[in-house]
Amino acid sequence: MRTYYKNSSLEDIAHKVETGQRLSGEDGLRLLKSSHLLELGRMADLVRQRKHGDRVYFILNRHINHTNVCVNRCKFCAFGRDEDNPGSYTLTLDEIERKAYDYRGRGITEIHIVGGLNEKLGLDYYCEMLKRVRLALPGVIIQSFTAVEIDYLARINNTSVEKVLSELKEAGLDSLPGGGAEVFSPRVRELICPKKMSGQRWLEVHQAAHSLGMRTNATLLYGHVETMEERIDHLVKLRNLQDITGGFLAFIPLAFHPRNTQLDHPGKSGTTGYDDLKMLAVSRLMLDNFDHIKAFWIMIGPKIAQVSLSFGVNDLDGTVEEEKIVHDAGAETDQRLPGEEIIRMIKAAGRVPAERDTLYNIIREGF
Ligand code: V47
Repeated sequence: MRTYYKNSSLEDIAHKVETGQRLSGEDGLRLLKSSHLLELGRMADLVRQRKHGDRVYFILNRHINHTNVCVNRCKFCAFGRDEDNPGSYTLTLDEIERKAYDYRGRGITEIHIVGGLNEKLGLDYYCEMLKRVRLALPGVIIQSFTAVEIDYLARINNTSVEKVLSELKEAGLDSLPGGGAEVFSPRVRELICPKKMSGQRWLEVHQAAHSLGMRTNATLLYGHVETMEERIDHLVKLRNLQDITGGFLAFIPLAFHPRNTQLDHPGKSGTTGYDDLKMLAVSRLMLDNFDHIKAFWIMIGPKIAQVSLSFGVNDLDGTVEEEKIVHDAGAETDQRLPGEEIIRMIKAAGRVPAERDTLYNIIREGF
């Protein structure tokens, strides 16, 4: 395979990629610090092509954010509110059930419910929510509640994470999404989310979910105060856990949106297209034991998400419909993308769209 930059400092890494060797943290750092975007893309695309050929997955899903009341009040988050703040809300079980019934018969296969840490909501609210959603949407996979919510429920109910997960599973929970990981570095957490549980704890919750047979996702929130070293360390920690459990389905890098957050200040803007493509490509290259790298178009925009299909990405998430967390932080993307539009984007990139379910079973292909 031809290297575009014969004399680029990345030749030894390209050789490792071409011969299927695992990259070290140091390799990852050099990639992330490099500005040879096309070379990075070429390497990531090679790995993607080996794993998935021309297939690009998408899913018909819906997001519900059941409450924005949150005791953590992370500095990067524009969504969380104190309970007595104007604009705070908590959906009743009836309201959530109504939303679920509204989605019935519209072809969705996954429901993604996440929210703040609201001390008024006990485990019974979550179990009842799952039971009602399960009844309203039979056959739809419920991928809900971040590891942070699971850990909080365990703490306020004075029980273990395993017990909480088992009860939620019994009530209908299938899988955990990847939110709440932020950056595992204690230095970064102290600066951007001092009240949030540790990165180590996030990993432990996912390990517990994997041991109960639940598949989960992983994320990284990038583009704020973290260093490149801290991003790579995060990826290596995920790769190490995946070596042990094999329970992660997909990795989704999340581009930080500063507006309306405590990290917003004059001159602070969001990530650039270059940052986003590099982060996706390096994720594909470092996470050799993750099957899927997903672009969340809500955060990086549909156009960069489409281009990312040549930078290691094999999954475009999703139809979504209603998104509050990043839109409160100034995202200018729409709230929904029709399935036909996702199919058009994938085909225009010369790939074959495949509608999937949460576990990457193919529902429909060859549109
Ligand atoms: O946990 C919060 C992040 C996450 C901001 O698993 C922000 O398939 C950018 O995890 N700017 C929630 N990001 C979203 C999430 C997710 C999304 C899509 C798919 C999946 C999946 C998971 O959003 C939070 C936090 O890390 N976030 N505030 C912000 N201002």
